[in-house]
Amino acid sequence: MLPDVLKLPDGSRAVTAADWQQRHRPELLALFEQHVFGRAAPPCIPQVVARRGPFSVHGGTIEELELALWPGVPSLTVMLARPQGVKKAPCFVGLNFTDNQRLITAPVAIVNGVGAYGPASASGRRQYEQVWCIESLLTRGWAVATAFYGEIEPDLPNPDHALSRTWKSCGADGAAMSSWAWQVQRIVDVLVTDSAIDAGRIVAVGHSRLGKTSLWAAAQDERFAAMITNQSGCGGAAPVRGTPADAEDVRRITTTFGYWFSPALVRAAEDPAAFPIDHHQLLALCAPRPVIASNAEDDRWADPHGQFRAVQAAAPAWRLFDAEAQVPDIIPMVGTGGGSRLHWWWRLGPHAMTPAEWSAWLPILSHELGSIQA
Ligand code: GTR
Repeated sequence: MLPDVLKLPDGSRAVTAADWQQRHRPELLALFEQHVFGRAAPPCIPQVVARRGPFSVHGGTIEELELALWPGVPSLTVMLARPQGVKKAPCFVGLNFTDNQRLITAPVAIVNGVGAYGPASASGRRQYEQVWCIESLLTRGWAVATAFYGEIEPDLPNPDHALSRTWKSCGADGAAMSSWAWQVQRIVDVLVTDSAIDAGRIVAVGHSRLGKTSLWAAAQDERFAAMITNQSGCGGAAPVRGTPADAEDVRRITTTFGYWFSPALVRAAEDPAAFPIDHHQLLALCAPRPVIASNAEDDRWADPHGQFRAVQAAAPAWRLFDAEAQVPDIIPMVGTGGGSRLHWWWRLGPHAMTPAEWSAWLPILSHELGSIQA
């Protein structure tokens, strides 16, 4: 049983949207910093120190922007794909696993850094094109902004050079996940100044550990008009309480990937029932904006059923704002989803972000955010 999403640990309950925005939202954000992610550094003003391109691809152009984000930290290389023929394009933003050049035909740079699949490498240009489907999205009028997640925050337990380490000097204790989410927010800082991007339709998206990242970024930052968390599991959209045996639980994630989180998360591993918050409340921090918790049937490790429970338990936060917000009563048939404002969806097959995901998400987003004007 998950705690009442509308109640804070001191028992006070939000009854109106104003209660939620003024008291519950800030207190919940502080609790997630304290118990799960640590505190990020204050925002900086990103400097665009270099631009490359534009390179033509099907449906639009690709530009690379080097963003200087923090003193002494190398710049972050953002790949920005803009669709042709759309004056103000809605934009997906998120970090990628593979480095930019493996997602597109354009001759974008091979960047430094280390991710789950090791360092970026010259081989395999365009090898993972089907993960982000950039040309298909451009053809449908969407812009995409993405960067390699390991470029300035290597995905390693004790990295010598990592953005989050440099934060210690300003008293911020955020770990890798906090740094990744902060970087996504800094990309938004640039997008909102770009006249070709619709600043009112910026959608956070990410897969797995980067789906935890998209969720934490959008929970904190209301400039994201919508949020997609794909197969994010433990530390993302799956609750700490009631993890099934075949899914990653908080003990396991803090043992293997403790460096993603605040050391305080270990306490949830010791006694999940005593944890003062749970991850349906992280989803609820995105209310009243549209959210998609996206899953795959064979990806039991990411606990799709737990995420369904989380979505159901989070729904009252949306209903404070919008009586129409609904989630399904029973888990949808595989290959389908359900909900309004707060969506849960799944497909057949294993852990991955694939064209099937994008094909399901686009109609949901055009329904929720409005269709794209040429
Ligand atoms: C797994 C990890 C998950 C998930 C996944 C991924 O090994 O246990 O929490 O983040 O990696 O990012 O692909």
